[in-house]
Amino acid sequence: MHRLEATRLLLKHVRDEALVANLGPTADELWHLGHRDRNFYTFGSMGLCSSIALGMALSTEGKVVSLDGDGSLLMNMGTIATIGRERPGNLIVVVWDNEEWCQTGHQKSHTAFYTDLERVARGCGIEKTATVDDLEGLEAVFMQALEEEGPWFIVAKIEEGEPLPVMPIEPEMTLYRFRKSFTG
Ligand SMILES: Cc1ncc(C[n+]2csc(CCOP(=O)(O)OP(=O)(O)O)c2C)c(N)n1
Ligand SMILES: [Mg+2]
Repeated sequence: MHRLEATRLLLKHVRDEALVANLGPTADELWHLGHRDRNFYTFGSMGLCSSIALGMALSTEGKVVSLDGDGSLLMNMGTIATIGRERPGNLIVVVWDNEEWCQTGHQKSHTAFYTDLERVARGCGIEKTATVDDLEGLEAVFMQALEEEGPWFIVAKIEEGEPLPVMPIEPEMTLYRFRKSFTG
């Protein structure tokens, strides 16, 4: 499965949930497929996608979906432990696991070897976890995660597709637009 079609599938089910996107192709694809005020793009902030989503989940009522990347999460694995400790019921982490640092030249990441991020999450006390490698499996678990109390940790094994044009880089506008979508 490619991240583009997987993201399109998730967007079919998303209503007013906050979406936080990892930097690079994850953010570019989300922007092209369905830019909306409640998308928060983490330009440049490698490793912080799920940390930012955790903070949002702890301070809002609705579901918050982190669309993270394997390489970024590997750089800040402590955030998985903090999610396991804080247990926000409204947080869903989806890891787009292409087993590489795609954006910087397709270097193989640790998940191409022995690191199993789902097992890391379980070891951190996150009970609702899954690893999926096709669209059917992803759709089923994502729909369940939107309905059921979390935190959820879903590893989605993906293949890299052709890159889309880079989205406009506007961190200040993203913050302003995102905040305003909650305050009106
Ligand atoms: C602190 C820091 N180190 C390195 C980079 C450069 N960098 C940007 S994206 C990226 C790879 C991210 O890998 P992953 O999260 O797996 O996403 P993918 O590119 O595979 O979609 C790297 C190394 C950065 N932005 N910040
Ligand atoms: Mg990656």
